[in-house]
Formats: sequence, structure tokens, C-alpha cells
Amino acid sequence: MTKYIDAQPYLWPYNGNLHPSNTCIIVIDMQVDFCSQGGYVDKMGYDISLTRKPIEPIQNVLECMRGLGYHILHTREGHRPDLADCPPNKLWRSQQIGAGIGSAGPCGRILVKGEPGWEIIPELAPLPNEMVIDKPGKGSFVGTNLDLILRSKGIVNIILAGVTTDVCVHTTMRNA
Ligand code: C5J
Repeated sequence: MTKYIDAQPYLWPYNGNLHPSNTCIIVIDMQVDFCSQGGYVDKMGYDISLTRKPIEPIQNVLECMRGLGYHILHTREGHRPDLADCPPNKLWRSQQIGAGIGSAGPCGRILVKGEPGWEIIPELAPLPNEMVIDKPGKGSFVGTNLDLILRSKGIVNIILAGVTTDVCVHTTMRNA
């Protein structure tokens, strides 16, 4: 029995139509809450050295893409201070793991807009001309105007980077 079949990779994008004006990078949630001591991920007990690993590679990609004039976008996950946009199950799950959204921590209230933990880490700070998309959930297209922005700018190719690959990055990929 054949266990493996040969892959037939094809170029990306499929039509070869890749250039700075129709292609963007979206850097997902490289925020203090995900990448720094005292933030949400740290409070949950995870190893932030893992969420910090992409910092340098993303810096390198950004340097290259900025130089070539590609569209650069960033996202931030966060909720209103009154948590009206935080679904009860998301709030409850975060509380079970000891890092309740909205609770006070060393980086301010966890995953709340305007708090120090919600800011993008200084190493990957957006430039003034780069858009920042604020999202209440995992996917960057839900509850945001990202779709409208991409369509208005004629962006049809998206390069994704950020944390965490299996949550917000992957959800954004499937949304897209
Ligand atoms: C999570 C994210 N994991 N950026 N957010 O809550 O993946």
C-alpha cells in the first residue's frame, strides 16, 4: 500500500499576480498581553518565550516589505472596558484558566482596550502610516471593517504573521 503521494505544489498566489499594491501582511496580536511578562498569556501560565519567538522574524519580514512598499496591517485583540463585546463563554473560559478577561494584572486589565497589555509590543510598533485593526475576537474579519478595507484597497493576497498560530492567525486565515 502506498503510504504517501507526491505533493503537487503550485505557486502562490495561484495566478502569479503578486505585487506590493495588491498584497499585504497582517501582523496578528503581537501585543504585550500575548508576548510580555505579566500579560494574559503569562498569567495563564504559558511560556512567553514561545510567543516571543516570532518577534525577530517578523521584524525582518516587515523591514523587507516596508522597503518594497507593501501594505502593512496590524491587529489587536481587546474588549471594551465594560466587556459588553466579550461573549460570556470567552469570559468564563479565561476565568477558569486564572486569567479572567477584564481582571487586573501587572499590565492593566487583561485584554481590555486602552490598557498597557493591549498595546502592540514596542519591538513591532506600527509605523504612523500602517493600519491597526481592533478586534473583539479571534478572527480579524469578525466585528471589524478589515474586509471593507482590503476590498477598497484592492488587496487580494494576504501574508499572515503573529500569535498564536493555531488560534487568531489560523482563524483569520480561514475567515479570509
Ligand atoms: C488568543 C490569539 N489566543 N491572538 N488570541 O486568545 O491567538
